[in-house]
Amino acid sequence: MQSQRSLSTSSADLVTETFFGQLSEEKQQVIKELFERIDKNHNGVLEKEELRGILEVMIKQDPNLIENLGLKNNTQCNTDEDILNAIFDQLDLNGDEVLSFREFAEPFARMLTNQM
Ligand SMILES: [Ca+2]
Ligand SMILES: [Ca+2]
Repeated sequence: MQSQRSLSTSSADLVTETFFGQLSEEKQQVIKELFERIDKNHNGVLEKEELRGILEVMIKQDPNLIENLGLKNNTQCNTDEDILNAIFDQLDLNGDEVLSFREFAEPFARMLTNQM
């Protein structure tokens, strides 16, 4: 594993055929601010440890979080840790163990879209 990509949060390259691209600027801003708040060490990507806190809160508020994020609940998610891992693994599309802004934004945009 030596694929250290250059860290980039460039949300400008998000294509418009995404859920994120279809959101109003206001809602896009909400997701950007959420990302920046979670990115505690400000390296432009979200590590699993950074996501842990927010996901635990979200899971408590929304028992169907996995489904609402458009993800499959395909594991025996008995503990918050299982759920965290299940969510993270599915969000981390390129498997580099961190979430880029794009990987993070799209499922949250989909969730916001579905709630409208
Ligand atoms: Ca980070
Ligand atoms: Ca990733």
